[in-house]
Amino acid sequence: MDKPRILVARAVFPEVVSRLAQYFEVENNQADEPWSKQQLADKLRDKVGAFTTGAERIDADALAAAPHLKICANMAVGYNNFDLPAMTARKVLATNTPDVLTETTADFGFALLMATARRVTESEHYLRAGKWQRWSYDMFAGSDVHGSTLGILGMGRIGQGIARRGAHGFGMNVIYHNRSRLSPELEAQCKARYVSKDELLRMADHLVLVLPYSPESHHTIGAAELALMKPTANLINIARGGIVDDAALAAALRERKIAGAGLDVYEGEPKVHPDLLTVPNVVLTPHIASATVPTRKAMADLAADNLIGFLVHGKPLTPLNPEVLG
Ligand code: 8YV
Repeated sequence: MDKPRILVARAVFPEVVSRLAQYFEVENNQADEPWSKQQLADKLRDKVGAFTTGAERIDADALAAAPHLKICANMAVGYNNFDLPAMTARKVLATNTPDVLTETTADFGFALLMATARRVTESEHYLRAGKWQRWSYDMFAGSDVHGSTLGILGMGRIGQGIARRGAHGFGMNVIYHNRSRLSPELEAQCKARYVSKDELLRMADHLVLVLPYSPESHHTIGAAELALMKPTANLINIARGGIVDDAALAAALRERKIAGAGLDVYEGEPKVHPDLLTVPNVVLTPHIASATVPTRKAMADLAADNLIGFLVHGKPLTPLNPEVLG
């Protein structure tokens, strides 16, 4: 019997491709060529399953070109690259990779917070440029992390991981805002206090964004919100580009309306707003919050297990729209 045909849209660990090849006829992209929307649609035409990353948009157009498609397994916890209602209407299962990246991503959120607060990259650039001639009392003096107020916007699993690190590791006063409040047990574990969004903006010394992107969360942080923050505060975005108005943020950084920012995600990435590239008080990383070898491997394995689980055994591990399972 012919094996089901699947597409692995991006380069991924060869052993994961080999494992998939035991069950499927795999068309892969180990050369990691950038495909246009049309090329992706053409490649999906004869496939029943697809292994995707956050960079592949699966919308009504892509679905219309893929009459046999039954599942798209995203190697990401975020799934704003999926038009989930369109997929559900077409009875295409969507899966993501929750849990396996929580602690790694929370580690990185904290790394970016600390690098921003203590001006790590700005001072490194100074040193590498040969500008360091002698010590001075205020050279790259930043803000304290220990004992400060940590604000978290979006208190899912990763937000909770950051809260635990802040409260238990650094003695921070943790406040958060979320669509729904945590249970008293989880609030106690995270030592986190629920506040309104305005209070969060006004009180945080370090504000970390960890909320999912959707049309509703577009530009959650713009000029008006930045104006509410303390001039000494830092903003950290490890969530998604588009949650922050990057032009407004660059202006706020330049005018020192806030002290600094640490960004791992950007509007329209991999493009970065040119103004962000010229302000000194921002730490910029290329969407690497989940990038450790074991975590990326666990994410790829979970996406593969979703394809095998669903197409071979009828049981996906982490479905996003289980209603299509009937
Ligand atoms: C991925 C992410 O690296 O999981 C997510 O939502 O943002 C990252 O971990 C990226 O989306 C690639 O798929």
